[in-house]
Amino acid sequence: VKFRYIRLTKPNSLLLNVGRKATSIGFARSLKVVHGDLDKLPSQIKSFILEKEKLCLPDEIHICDGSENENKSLLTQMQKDGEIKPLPKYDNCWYARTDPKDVARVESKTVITTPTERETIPKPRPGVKGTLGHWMSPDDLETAIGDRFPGCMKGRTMYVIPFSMGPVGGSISKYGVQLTDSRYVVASMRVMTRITPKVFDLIGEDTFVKCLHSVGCPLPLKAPLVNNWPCDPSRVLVTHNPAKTEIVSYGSGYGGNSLLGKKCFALRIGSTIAHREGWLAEHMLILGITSPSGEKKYIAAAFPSACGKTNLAMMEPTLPGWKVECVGDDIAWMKFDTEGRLRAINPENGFFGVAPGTSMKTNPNALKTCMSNTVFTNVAETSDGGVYWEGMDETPPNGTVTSWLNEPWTTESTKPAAHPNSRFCCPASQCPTIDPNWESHDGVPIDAIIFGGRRPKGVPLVYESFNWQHGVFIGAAMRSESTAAAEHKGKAIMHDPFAMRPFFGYNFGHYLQHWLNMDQAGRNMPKIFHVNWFRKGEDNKFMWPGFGENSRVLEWIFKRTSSEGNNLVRESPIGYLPTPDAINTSGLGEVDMNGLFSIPKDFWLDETEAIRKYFDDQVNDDLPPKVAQELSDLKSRVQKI
Ligand code: OXD
Ligand code: MN
Repeated sequence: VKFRYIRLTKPNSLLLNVGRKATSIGFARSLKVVHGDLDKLPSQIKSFILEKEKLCLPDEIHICDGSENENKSLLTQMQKDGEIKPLPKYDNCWYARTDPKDVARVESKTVITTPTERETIPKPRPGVKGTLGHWMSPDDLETAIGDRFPGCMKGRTMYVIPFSMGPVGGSISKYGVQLTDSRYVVASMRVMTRITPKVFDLIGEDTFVKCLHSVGCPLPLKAPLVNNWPCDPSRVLVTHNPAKTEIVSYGSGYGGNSLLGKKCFALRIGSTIAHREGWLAEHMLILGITSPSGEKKYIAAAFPSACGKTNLAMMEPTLPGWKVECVGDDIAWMKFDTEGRLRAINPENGFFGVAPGTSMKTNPNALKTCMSNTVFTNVAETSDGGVYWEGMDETPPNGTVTSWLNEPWTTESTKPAAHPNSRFCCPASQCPTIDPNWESHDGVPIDAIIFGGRRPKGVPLVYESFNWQHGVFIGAAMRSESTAAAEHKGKAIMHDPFAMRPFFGYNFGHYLQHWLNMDQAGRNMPKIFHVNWFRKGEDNKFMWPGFGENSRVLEWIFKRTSSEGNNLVRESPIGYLPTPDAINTSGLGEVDMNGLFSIPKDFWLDETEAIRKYFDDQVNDDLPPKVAQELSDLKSRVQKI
């Protein structure tokens, strides 16, 4: 234990007196660094830690090294304090139950701070409420932080997490340091990112992403915790300051609100860095696909939350001889190399997957990945020390089940066993189909980009854009049935352009222009596709079997990215469709392929109208003219159906 730094105790006066001599106000007290050596850190990182320490007033500081021992000791402490419990049915797996008020990303409390509002969000049409993100002024941000953070870590430990997004030292990787008072966050960040002190050296005096997170429950507590899960749900705020590459998050311990490497860094701040530096930070899975003749390609795919990205990334193809391997299931950072190839990395190190619906049938590889070293949150527990959730098994487990709400659960129960946004958090390296190149320092070459959504009506199984610009329009026009990953209710069809609506770090109109600008002479532009596994027939049943059978669609996409696929398309008003026999349906049984590819005129007239209204209302003056042109071209083609 090192007692070294002098710190002041009057939080409010401190805030006002930043920069004054420590001895000039308040009385001195010592700063306890219980693990790691603050003096060895690059000076800018040390100043960042000291500045936030003065604000949050933790009892002690622990600089994480990401080691096995450190992890074990944190898990043991959490277990002792009733924050998690072991799941003896598996190997080193843990169960956490949150306060039921802290279960999902809180989009309404997620803000971006820029000098002007227009940098963050397009100005909506007068009288319309903007839905493309939330802006907070620099002054309001300062006030909001001042209202929440002074003394927020009293009685707790401030953990300093040096982490890498992407392989340590990789050419596309970026680094961050997260300060947090949550041990659950440290344990989860260790799975989801690469925690290592090497990051301090790699950052040196370069810029890094500064992350501050507090659950907002200083000790002694003012009110008892629910499920021993500290949080301050009524005052949650997740803030991003792109100019300072700084993320500040308060009040929630859960998922994207607290594991700041994921949505906050890799997508929101990441997209602003990518905009500046000329690359793409996207809400996309990355998969490798190998044909029976041994040819391999990589595909990136964007789907809104809870559309089965993880399932697709880990798919077991039903088509004989084909292999799919997983590079990532949620986020892709993609950059054109000097040869003009788009290369992608998965900046993450683990999967934070939605549990319900994951089964040996839908995603055997995810289940196998989370049998060890996994933290489960808000799933149901079984009396034999295992986990359970809706859609896990055909039959409920033996023994008794306790729901995420800590209530006895049976198949007769009216409430779900697991929360719809309950999660497994497991190391990517454990995935049986992890791609051998998943940690490649320069990324994997991308041949195709897929957009998709849950569209019960009208949208064909797959179509291809006429060109890059049309593909950008297709991404901009994406819509999908809503998800459990955020606070929305019901099953409305929501606009979710590029599956990035909750994750844009800057003005969506500027983002579209950035995508258009990617198309440059000498570059090998990936082909762009749109898929919909979720079309329903008159009987309200899914028309396409999905899951491993989606390999039949991937086969067509694969072929289309080389000359052997030249003749496999026919033109339609919305894009290229596969020729009637181009998708292999052998052994599929009864599937209405005509129905799956029909393009109903009324539906598409309504769809173009909905897109027009959305662009006018939400993107307004910031819509790039080329995207507006694509919409009017689509409309005139649809009118001729
Ligand atoms: C996620 C999400 O958790 O998209 O991946 O919400
Ligand atoms: Mn996601």
